[in-house]
Amino acid sequence: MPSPAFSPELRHDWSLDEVMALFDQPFMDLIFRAQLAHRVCFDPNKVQISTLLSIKTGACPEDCGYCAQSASHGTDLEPERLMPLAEAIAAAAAAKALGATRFCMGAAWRNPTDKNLDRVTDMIAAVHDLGLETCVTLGMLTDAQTERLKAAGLDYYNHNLDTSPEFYGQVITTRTYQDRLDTLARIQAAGIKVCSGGILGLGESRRDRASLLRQLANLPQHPESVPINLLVQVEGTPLHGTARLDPLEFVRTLAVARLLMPASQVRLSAGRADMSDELQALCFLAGANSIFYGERLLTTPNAGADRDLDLFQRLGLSFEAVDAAERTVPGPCERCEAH
Ligand code: SAM
Ligand code: DTB
Ligand code: SF4
Repeated sequence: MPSPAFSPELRHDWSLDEVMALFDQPFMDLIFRAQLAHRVCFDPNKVQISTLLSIKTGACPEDCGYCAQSASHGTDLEPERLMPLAEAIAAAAAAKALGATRFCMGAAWRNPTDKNLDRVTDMIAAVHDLGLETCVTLGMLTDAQTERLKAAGLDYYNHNLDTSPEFYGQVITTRTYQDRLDTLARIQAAGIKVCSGGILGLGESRRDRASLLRQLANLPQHPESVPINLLVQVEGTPLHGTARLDPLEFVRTLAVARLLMPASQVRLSAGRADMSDELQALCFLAGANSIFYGERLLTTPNAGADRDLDLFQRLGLSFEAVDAAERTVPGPCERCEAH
C-alpha cells in the first residue's frame, strides 16, 4: 500500500528543469515514486484495453517522418478508401468479444471533410450502441466538426503532440505544433476527453522527451489518456534506420509521465510487438495502465491477443472494465480527490 502521506500533485506549471530532474533520478527511485503515484489514483493490477481500427488508410497529405501512411514516403502500403459502416461495426463487435472496452478508429487525413464526418459520426454512434467507449483520430478539426463529434456520443479524441516543440520541425513540416495545440484546445472546450501523447525513438534527446511531457502536463487539463508510442520502424519512411532507443529510457519516460499526470491513463502504445515480456512488465511497473489490444495497430502488427492474455495471467493483471454509466463523466480519478 502507498504511504498515507504520499499525495501526487496535479500541477500545470512544470519547468523543463524540474521535469529533467525527474528523468535524471536513479532508475530505482524513479520507478518507486511512479508506483506510489500510480497506486494513489489507480488499481495497479488493472489495465485498460483499447482496440484500434484504421478506417481510412494511407495516401495522407501530411509528411510525418515516422508514418507508413504518408503519401510523401515510398512505403509499399496500399491506400484504402473510408471503410463501409458494416465493416467497422463488425470489427468493433469482434474487439468487444475479445475484451476491449474502448474502440479507436483512425483515419489518415490532414482533416476530415464534412461529408467524411457524416460517415464517421454514424460509426461512432454504432460503436457507442455496442457498449464500447469510442475514440477517433481524424487530424485537425473545426469547431463545428468538434461539436458534431460530441453530439454523436464521442468519448475520446486522439491527437498527439508527438515530440517536443524544439524537435518537431525535424519530424513533420506540414502541420505546426501550434495547430496541434489548437486542436487539443477545441476538443477540451467541447467536453470530449483528450487522448494525447507522443512517440519516442525518433532520434530525439532526453531533453526533448522531457519537453514533450512538460507540454502535455502543462495543458489546462491533463489529457485523460496519454499514449506513449515507441517508433515502429517502417521501411521507406525517413526515420527507418534511426538508432534504437535504450528500452530503459522508454521505461523512464513512462514513469515521468505517470508522475506528471498521476490521474491519467498512460498507454503503452505502439512498439509492444518487439518488446520482451520483461520489458512490458517494467512498463506496467513504471505506471503504464493501458494498452492497444488485438492483432494490428493501424497498419503494423501488434503483440497478439494470445500473447497478451498469457502475459496478463502471469502478471496477475486484469482488464479494466469501464461501467457504461460512468462513460460520460469527464475523467476525475475516483481514488484521489484532485483533478
Ligand atoms: N492521422 C491522424 C493524425 O496524425 O492526427 C491520426 C493517426 S496517427 C497514425 C496517430 C499517431 O500514431 C501519431 O501521432 C503517432 O504518434 C503514432 N504513430 C504513427 N505511426 C507510428 C509508427 N510508425 N510508430 C509508432 N507510432 C506511430
Ligand atoms: C496512438 O498514439 N498510437 C496509435 C493511435 N494513437 C492511433 C497508432 C499507432 C500506429 C502505429 C503504426 C501503424 O500501425 O501504422
Ligand atoms: Fe497522416 Fe497521421 Fe500518418 Fe501523419 S501520422 S502521415 S497525419 S496518418
